[in-house]
Amino acid sequence: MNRFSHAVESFAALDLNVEEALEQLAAIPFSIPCWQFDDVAGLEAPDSSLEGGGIAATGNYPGKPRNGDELRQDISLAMRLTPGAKRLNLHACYAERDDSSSDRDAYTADFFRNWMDWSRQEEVALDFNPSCFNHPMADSGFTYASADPAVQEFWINHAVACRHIAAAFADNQNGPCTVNHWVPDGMKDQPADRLGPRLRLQDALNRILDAAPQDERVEDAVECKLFGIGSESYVVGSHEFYLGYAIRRQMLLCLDAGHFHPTETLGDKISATLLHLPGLLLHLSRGVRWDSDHVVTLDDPTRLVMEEIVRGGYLGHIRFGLDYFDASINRIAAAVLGVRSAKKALLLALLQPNSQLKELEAKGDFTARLCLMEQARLLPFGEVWEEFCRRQNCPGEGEWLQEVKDYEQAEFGKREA
Ligand code: RNT
Ligand code: ZN
Repeated sequence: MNRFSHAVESFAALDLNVEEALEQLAAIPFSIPCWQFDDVAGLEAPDSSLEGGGIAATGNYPGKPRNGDELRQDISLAMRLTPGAKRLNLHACYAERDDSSSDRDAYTADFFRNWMDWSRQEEVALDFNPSCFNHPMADSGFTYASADPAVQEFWINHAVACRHIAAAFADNQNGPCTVNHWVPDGMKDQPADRLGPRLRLQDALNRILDAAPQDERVEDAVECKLFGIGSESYVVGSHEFYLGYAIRRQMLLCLDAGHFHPTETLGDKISATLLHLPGLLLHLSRGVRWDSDHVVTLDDPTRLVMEEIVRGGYLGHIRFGLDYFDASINRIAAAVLGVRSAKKALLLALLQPNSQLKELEAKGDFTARLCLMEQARLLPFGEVWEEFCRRQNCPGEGEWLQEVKDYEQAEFGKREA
C-alpha cells in the first residue's frame, strides 16, 4: 500500500473522508496579493515605490520586477506553483496608463487591459482594490474621511471608478469581483474630534456604494484596522465602525489578521461576525508584534481561522484573500509559501475530527477533547497534501522552491543590471 492510501486509512479510523476534503480544497479559490511581488510599488510610474499610508515593506531582496510584463511573469510562476483554485488580487495602483495625464479619479478598465488579457490566458479571476495611499492627494493622511471637500471628492471618484473597473473585470471573467475598501485615515496623536471623520467616512462610503454601477457581481468589502504607522492614536475606520457599517448594509467585512491587538485571534471573530453579516473577506496575514505583514505560515492562528470556518459551516460565506508583503526574501517564493500555507491550514481544518470534538464537549469531557485535539495534530496530513499537489499537477513541498531558484538564476540578473 502506498503512503497516501495509508494516510487515508488513518483518517478513516477517525471517520474522516480524505477524498471529500481534497475535492473541497481544490474548489476554494484563494486570492493572491499582487503587491507581494513588488513591495506595493505599483505600475503608475517607472520608479514607483511605497511611501505613506501607514504601511511599509521592508527588505531589499534583488530581482524586483521593473514593469508590468516582468510582474505578470513572476505572478504566473507563482500561480503554477500553487495547487488548487486561485484568484489574483489587484490594486488600482497597478494601472498601466498610456496617458499619464489621467489621475486615479478617472481610471478606466482600459488601463487594466493587460491584466484582463492575462486573467483570461491564465484563467485566473481578478479581485480589486482602490489605492488610497502613495499619492499626493493622500499626503494629509486622510482620503475618504478628509475634511477638505476637494480631497474627499477625489477619493470618492477614485472608488467609484474602481467599482466600474471591477464590473469590467466581472464581464471579463464572467463572475464576481471583490472590491475591498481600505483607507489609511487616522491620526498620530490624540484627536479632539473622533466623530467628525467617522461621519465623513460614513458619508463617503454611502456615496460610493450608492453610485453606479449597481452590479451584484461587484462585491464590496470594508477593511477595519486598529492602528498604522502615523495613525497610532486613532483610526477612523476602526473595527466597531466598519462592523456596524457592514451589518447595516449587509455587505462583506474584511478582517485582516494583522489589524487587531496582538493577543486577539481572527478565528474567534468568524462566528461572532457571521451571525450578523452575509460574508467575510479574509486578509490572511501574519503580524509579528505589530501589523508587520509577514508571510502566512501554517501557524496556530491561521489554523484556528480555518477550523472556525469549517466548524461553523461557513465555507460558502468566505472570500479567502491574503495580505502580506515581505521584501527581505525572494518575493515569488514568499507569495507561494503564504498561499500554500493557508491552503494547508484549510486542509487540516477539513480533516479534523470536528464532530467527535463537539460530542466530547457536549458531554463535558474536556479532558478527552483536549487529548483528541492533540492526537489529531499528528495525523499524516503531509501525505494528503502531497497527493493534492500531484493531482493538481503542481510540485510538492520539497520541489517547488527549486523552480523559483532556477527562475531567479535565469531572470533576476538582468533586472539588477
Ligand atoms: C493595510 C491593509 C490593506 C493593504 C493592502 C495593500 O493595512 O491591510 O489591505 O495591506 O490593501
Ligand atoms: Zn489587509
